[in-house]
Amino acid sequence: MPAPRTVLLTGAAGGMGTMMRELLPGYGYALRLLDMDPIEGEPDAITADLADKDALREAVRGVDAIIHLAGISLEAPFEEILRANVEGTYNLYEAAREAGVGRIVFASSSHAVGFTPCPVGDDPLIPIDVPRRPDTFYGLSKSFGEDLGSYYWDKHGIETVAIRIGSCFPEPRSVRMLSIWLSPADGARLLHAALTAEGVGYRVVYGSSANTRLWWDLSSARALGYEPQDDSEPYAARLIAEQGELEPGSADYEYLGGGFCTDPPMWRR
Ligand code: 15L
Repeated sequence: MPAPRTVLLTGAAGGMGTMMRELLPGYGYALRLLDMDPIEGEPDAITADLADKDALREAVRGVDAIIHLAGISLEAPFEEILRANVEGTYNLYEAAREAGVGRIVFASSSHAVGFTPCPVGDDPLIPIDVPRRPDTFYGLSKSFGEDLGSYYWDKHGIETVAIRIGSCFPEPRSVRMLSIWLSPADGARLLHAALTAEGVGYRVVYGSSANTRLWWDLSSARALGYEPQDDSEPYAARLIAEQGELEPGSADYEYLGGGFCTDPPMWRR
């Protein structure tokens, strides 16, 4: 596959989308932006909902690849998740299939495997092939999106790299995030690797920086050519002084998904 140049970025107005639309052009991409909300200063951005199949058909026409970040990014009522994340992702894949787009990079999440126990002491890092253990309807929708990518690869030959993104923010915001933080610069590096690695077929990888307190095994991401440059450790002393160490028995200590695992989840719309 020739290196993709024109790339559709869905969710371009969101937190990660905003950072990636600033960073990815530095890798030579011409981005086509899509979001349900208008994007200030981006008059060419497509304002469309993922339920709008005609708009999606138009949006994917002529692109080499898609980065799919759009959707609800926290826990929400099932009907809302179903519409935005499940049906919306299906609509996008169908539009891609009709248009012959060869590769989709799907923003999956740690929450597809959120009930996986966090490693402690000498426990090995969490491998990529752990069973899915979604922690929310949101996590379930990411699990669905991973399977959708697998299905479209096997049946229609559309490649997918599903990235189980940790926490992508300018800085880690909690002690838990020290273990799964994805710096914006590493986020762009990982997306670039996912867009350009040869012959990926269908792959699932974890998405984080090279954090000292890492919980998961980054080797599947590194196999794409991703070389993380950042580490959350410089933020550790301040965050621990402010919030304390993770306490055994707390959701953040016990489970990869942290506060998404409680009932009700701490992180919801
Ligand atoms: C996610 O999947 C969310 O999209 C993001 O907003 C963060 O909350 C992140 O997980 C996390 O677990 O910190």
